[in-house]
Amino acid sequence: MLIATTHKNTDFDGLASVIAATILYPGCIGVVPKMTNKNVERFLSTHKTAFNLILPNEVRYDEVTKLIVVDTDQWQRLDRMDKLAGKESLEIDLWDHHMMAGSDIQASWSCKERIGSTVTLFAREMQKRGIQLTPLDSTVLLIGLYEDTGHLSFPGTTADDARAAAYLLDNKADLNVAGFFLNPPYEENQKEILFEMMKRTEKRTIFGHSIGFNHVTLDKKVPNLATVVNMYRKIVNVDALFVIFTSDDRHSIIGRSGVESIDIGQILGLFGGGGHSGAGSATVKDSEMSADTIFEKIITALAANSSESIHIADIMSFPVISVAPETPMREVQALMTSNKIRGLMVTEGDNILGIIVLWDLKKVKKDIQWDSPVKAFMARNILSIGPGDSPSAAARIMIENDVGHLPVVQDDKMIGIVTRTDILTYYYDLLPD
Ligand SMILES: [Mn+2]
Repeated sequence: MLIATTHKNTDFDGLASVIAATILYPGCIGVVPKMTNKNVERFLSTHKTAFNLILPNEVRYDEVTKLIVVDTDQWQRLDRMDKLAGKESLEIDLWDHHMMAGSDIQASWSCKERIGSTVTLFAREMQKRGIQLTPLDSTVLLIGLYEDTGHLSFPGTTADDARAAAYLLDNKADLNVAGFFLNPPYEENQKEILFEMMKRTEKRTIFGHSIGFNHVTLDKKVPNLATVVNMYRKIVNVDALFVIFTSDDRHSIIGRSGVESIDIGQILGLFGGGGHSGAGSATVKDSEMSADTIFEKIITALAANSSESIHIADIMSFPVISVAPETPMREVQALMTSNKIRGLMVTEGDNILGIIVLWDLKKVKKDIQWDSPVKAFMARNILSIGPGDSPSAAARIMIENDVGHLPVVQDDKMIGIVTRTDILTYYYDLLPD
């Protein structure tokens, strides 16, 4: 017997990858964990019979000769597969896009890649083999791919994900059906939780990133909290977000991140959970840890994480060319031209008085004004940034205030300058692989 299975609390990427395995491996039967996400449950209630799927209690374990594990690489995340964990003759194939610690499934063969979805790995292989999918198969695969990549928009999305989406659309994946399952309507109690969360968001800046924290105690079961968190995240507008839902004796932690340097899967891995860089979850028993302790641990992890990533000090320019406030505009222009720079700081000792940028030179209308001091043309109220802050913090200040230069200040002294060009270069040329 050949079976394929995936993680508990199965999402669409997990389900679709199980279905993909039943297509790719002749004779393979898909085993869907008993606990699935609410929207997967909704899908299965109407579509289950269309696929070759069974529940774990229908598996005849002693007959299983080969196991295909998709969208996870940990035994503890599988539903009732412990009986197979120690089986020596068992052959295991692994398909996964999570690259994290805690992997304990010894596969005979594996396809593991940092990519937007596990579905992508299957779709790529199917396309390579020239397999034609039915519209229904293509649709469920596309739902899995879109869910994990945020419709190809999450930072972890790759060109291969987009090519897989194209292949599925070529095979007549139905976007109306996909939209129906990807955007379920909000239920009344989901809205209540959302309003509850809105009332008490705690925002903190940690190494230049804005991080949102929230703790909600649930007195009844609320379906699909992940969807509520996604909605909440759009409203609170932070770089990353951690929400703890406490019910009965357990805390469920849900995390989301929109920045490369905050890896949710890695952080929630500390709590025995998982996910990928953009999204993840973990469950902790109340007896093991309080919600406050969880937040403290997350903050420590964020700080440790940030200390390894790129800081403003790594990308700033120095020394900074500055001029005195009395410097004539003529000289300012000559300095900009000879140094090929677009901005000069105006300083007096250690004090930053203002900045003059190329654009300001347009304010010089009459010839005689070239003899006027720079202080008459410079911009005042200068915003600055610290050397330990992140490039994304600088980008945010630049966008929100429409400025292109930020002096880098440490202990009241200007030690460098970071420009829009530095930030763009960092984002487009130097992104770590
Ligand atoms: Mn996945």
